[in-house]
Amino acid sequence: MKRVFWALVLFGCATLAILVMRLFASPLLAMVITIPSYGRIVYPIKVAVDVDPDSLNPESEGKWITVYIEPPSSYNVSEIDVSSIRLNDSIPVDDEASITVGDHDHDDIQDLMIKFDRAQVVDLLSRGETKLGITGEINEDPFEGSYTVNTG
Ligand SMILES: [Ca+2]
Repeated sequence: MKRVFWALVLFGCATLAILVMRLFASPLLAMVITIPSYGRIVYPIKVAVDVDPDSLNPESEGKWITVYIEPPSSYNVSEIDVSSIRLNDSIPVDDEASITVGDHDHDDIQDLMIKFDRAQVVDLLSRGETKLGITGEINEDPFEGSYTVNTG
């Protein structure tokens, strides 16, 4: 009878241990991932990106393409480090163009409006539907977003 009791206790403990491990597996894993970066989130933060114009005609006279970046509401648009922004990992923001903060899509979350040299962007892109990637840093955390444009 005692043996059965201890077998049940052992079984109960094992079940409990497995349950606890399963419950805490993901937060533990998250801790291991964030510890090397001192608690910061290491994966890129997703930002909403809008591009104007949607269609890039190589013969167009326009000097710039305009990109709107909207960070998640836990961040402030002013925390974006403009000098860190790259289009498709290569083209920086054209510092001759104005950089403004507004609410382009009228959703009460502020967006950053930046411009890139249109000729540089057109040179970089293949013809057809092309994904424009935008990366940079916000409050020293990496962010990324993308938008699909049409190139004529
Ligand atoms: Ca907005």
